[in-house]
Amino acid sequence: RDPLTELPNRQIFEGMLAQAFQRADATQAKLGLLLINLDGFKGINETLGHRIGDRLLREVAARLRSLAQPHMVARQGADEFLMLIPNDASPQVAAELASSVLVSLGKPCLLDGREASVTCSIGIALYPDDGGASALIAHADAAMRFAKSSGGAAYCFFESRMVDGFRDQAEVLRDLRRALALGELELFYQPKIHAPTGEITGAEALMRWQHPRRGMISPVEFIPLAERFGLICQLGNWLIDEVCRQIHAWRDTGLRMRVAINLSVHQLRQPDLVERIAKALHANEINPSLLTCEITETVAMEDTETTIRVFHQLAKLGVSISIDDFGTGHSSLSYLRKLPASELKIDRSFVLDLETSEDARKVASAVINLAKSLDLKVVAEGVETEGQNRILREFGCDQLQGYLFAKPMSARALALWAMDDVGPRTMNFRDSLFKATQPAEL
Ligand code: G
Ligand code: G
Ligand code: MN
Repeated sequence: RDPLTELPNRQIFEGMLAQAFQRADATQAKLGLLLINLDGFKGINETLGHRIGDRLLREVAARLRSLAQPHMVARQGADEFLMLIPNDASPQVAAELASSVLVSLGKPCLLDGREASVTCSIGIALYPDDGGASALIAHADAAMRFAKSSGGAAYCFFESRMVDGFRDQAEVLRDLRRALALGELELFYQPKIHAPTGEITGAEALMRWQHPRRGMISPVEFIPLAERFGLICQLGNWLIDEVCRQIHAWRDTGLRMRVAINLSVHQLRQPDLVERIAKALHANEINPSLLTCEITETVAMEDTETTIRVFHQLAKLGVSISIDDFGTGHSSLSYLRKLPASELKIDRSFVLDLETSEDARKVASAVINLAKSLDLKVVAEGVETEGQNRILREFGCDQLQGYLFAKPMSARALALWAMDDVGPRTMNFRDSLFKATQPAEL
């Protein structure tokens, strides 16, 4: 027994649980398991002292004992308790018990002359539906963590997605490798608009993955996964080759498109990144000035030595550098001044709030002025409304990007649009995009 609370300890409880499983199997009954973890108990120990903490645990144990059937509650460790519903457990019965635990522990108790009350997080798993003997406690634990991470003072039923996150990821990762090998990835291109004239000046390449069973998977999901599992450089290399191939293919149809690609922090650490870009440009006879590399502000400011080196190599090669999602990170202005960047992109979150928030207008206007004083072009991304469009133009923003003008589209759609002027909106492409092009002078 646990000496502090005099409840059965986990070992005894597991013995009882094994017997309960046997009985349940014989009678086809269902069991319910509640795993109860106090919220913020560490804080109580730290602020009121361990002696008070111990008294609280004894009080909690007594209250749980009064709710549970005899011998069906145990202390699993620290501030964590287990409670068993030994027969005829249903989700309703379990939910009712969990509710009464929340209510009971929520009632204030007198500790050393002070009133304290605790909340707890409860995970519920049912036998046999939510797992066999070996998994039930672990599954109740996963459900408890879910309740805790959604703020605590709540109960939560086990669901398989709470533990198959990893299996899921492993599967997505395996599919991503295959997608790369089979060419299931595609690039979409979102036009950038010159604000004063409304002409298209270039496009940003964005990855798209049409998964055979899961449908479209957003890069917001698979890029972080690729980064974590070392696949991002392969993806990035594919993208560099594909963009260069596409620029060349467009040029064959008479369109001289400028394209921006997004580089991840892992690619910046890739020792042969610049060499690869140079090779791809050369192989496709592309003038490096047609390519822009977008790097998020957070990344650009984080790993300063590496980024500075790579930025200078890229600049030397003749490609442009753009600082993406600007305004969300912590920029050092003196450092920003030293970077060989030529463009800032105001983060979408500021554009979103332009019409409703004075603060967002102040940030946007300040970023535009900052960019101008540093001799950088400034692009606003995520422009969706005429109101945002008007404000940005008034502020003197150079370029605009967003659903208001065009969503990301396939390379083919962009080419058709450029040739025939049949877009969702009539839009002109800059003359320079059609000029006869010279092979790159590399
Ligand atoms: O289309 P959108 O949902 O496409 O893209 C979501 C995010 O994924 C954006 O922040 C974008 O920068 C990022 N992203 C899209 N394509 C690429 C890519 O090729 N490389 C990297 N590193 N990020 C990308
Ligand atoms: O982080 P980055 O700037 O690379 O990402 C560009 C992302 O913004 C892409 O996911 C693209 O699909 C998305 N996007 C582009 N225009 C708009 C827009 O007008 N509204 C919204 N909500 N997203 C946009
Ligand atoms: Mn971008």
